[in-house]
Amino acid sequence: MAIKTTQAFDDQKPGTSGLRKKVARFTLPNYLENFVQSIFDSAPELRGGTLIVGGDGRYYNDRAIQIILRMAKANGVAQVIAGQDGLLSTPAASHLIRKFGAQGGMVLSASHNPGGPDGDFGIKYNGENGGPVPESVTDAIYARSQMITEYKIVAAQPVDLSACAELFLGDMRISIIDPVTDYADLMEELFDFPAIRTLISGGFTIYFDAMHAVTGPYAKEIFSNRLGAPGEALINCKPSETFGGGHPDPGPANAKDLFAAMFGDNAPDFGAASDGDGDRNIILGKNLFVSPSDSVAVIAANAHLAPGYKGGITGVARSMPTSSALDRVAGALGVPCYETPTGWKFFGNLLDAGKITICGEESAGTSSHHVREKDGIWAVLMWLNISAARGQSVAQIMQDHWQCYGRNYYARHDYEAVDIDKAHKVMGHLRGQLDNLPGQSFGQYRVKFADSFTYTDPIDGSVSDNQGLRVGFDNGSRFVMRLSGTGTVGATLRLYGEVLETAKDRLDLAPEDVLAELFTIARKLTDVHALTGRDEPSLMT
Ligand code: G16
Repeated sequence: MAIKTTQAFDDQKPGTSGLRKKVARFTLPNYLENFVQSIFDSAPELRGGTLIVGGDGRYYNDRAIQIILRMAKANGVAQVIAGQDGLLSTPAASHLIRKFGAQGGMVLSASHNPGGPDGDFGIKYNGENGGPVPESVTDAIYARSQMITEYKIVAAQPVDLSACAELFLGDMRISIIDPVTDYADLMEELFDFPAIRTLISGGFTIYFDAMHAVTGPYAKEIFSNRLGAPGEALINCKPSETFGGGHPDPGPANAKDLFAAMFGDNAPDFGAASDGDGDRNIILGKNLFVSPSDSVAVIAANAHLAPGYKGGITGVARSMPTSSALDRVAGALGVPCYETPTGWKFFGNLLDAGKITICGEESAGTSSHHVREKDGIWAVLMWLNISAARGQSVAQIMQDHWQCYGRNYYARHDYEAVDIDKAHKVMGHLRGQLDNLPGQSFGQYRVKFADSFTYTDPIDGSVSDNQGLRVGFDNGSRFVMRLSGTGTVGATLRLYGEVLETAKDRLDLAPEDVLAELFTIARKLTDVHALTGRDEPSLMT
């Protein structure tokens, strides 16, 4: 075993979901090694334990895994379970940690960020519950990375990950497993596969875009082999290290083929896509995009129709900027709804304590207590199960939902790659007004509350402050401004708006029309355009 000397890098603070940087940064000598050693130093349970390793197959995935294997051996790990070809979707990695009682998992992904030599790379560490470790651990990893002077690694030839096998690196066992089977079996336990198979064989057409990312092999096994979807129902299913030159973010800007099909003539009945590492999802019907905030609300309202949830749900949670459509369902079901900061790690304690069954985020993440990550394929299967059980199209399900609970019109405007100082000025400008806003009126909007969101974890009492600025109005509408924690260039400001509408004849309006006045007020109060020098958001979803 060799001990290599190194020097700290000052930018290894994990963001919303692990450490994400440009590939050029991650591949600097010792950059990955420093961060991985900081994980080993902060997670002593890995010594003598089992570690799950895999990633979304992006550029540098293959070399990074080899480095991690050699460092795992040098740091005393007893067994590594790795996905064949180094692939594991994020939810599958979470499942494997739980299934095999592993002490932790390293997932190599920068999620929906682009890949390739000029793209992004990332690594996140999940703990023994299968979920992203809490802030106390990411803070410890960062602190360690700032004082690191050496890392441990063994010299070895590259391990052949191309076939399922049991190998050894010295006395460390390396189990290379099929990345799909365990996960697909779990899905079959949770959902009514015979009913979904009957739905599909009866002519209900589905269209799934894997975006050349990790979900391709999962989609083929689950949707084609186990559920009988025809080959043409699945597109872009071969993982590629550049995501086919695309950007594995399943929105209209990037999942172009899918959106063209779903909004074209003879659209399929059901469309869906997932992202780079398979934890995000989007759902579409014919000529209809389901807002992720609505999706988690529909799932919570209908989960009992799936076998794995037939006993009902104990509670739900959403990230703060996610619309309150979920709160309305929880109210009707008589279960608690928790509001957490952005970041899947904040759901972990609630799930572990059995306080919630379903949780989701506006950023296209939805999941349940079956794993401790958001889960793209799971969400698609849940929607298919609901469609099969209700005998309804996506549009009919949404109409029924809005008639019952009202509609939270919702949109997010992103200002990407903004100069960091300017972004902080925008936040400071709004923060400075918060105390004086309550009671003020802007057109039909009267401010009810304005605050900086602080979360106190109900299980361990840990406090997370500065989680975004909220301005709520008497009519149930709200806007939120926060800084993203996942970008790799400058700062990304996110402005989120929602307007609650309960009048039965106002549930079918164009969201941009309903939200226009609210966003005008939000832009005025934040002064985002003048302070950033931008005329418009770079992305609207
Ligand atoms: C990550 C987190 C999510 C978060 C999303 C966006 O998702 O796991 O909880 O909602 O980033 O975060 P931000 O608004 O800070 O950019 P993913 O899919 O990128 O890992």
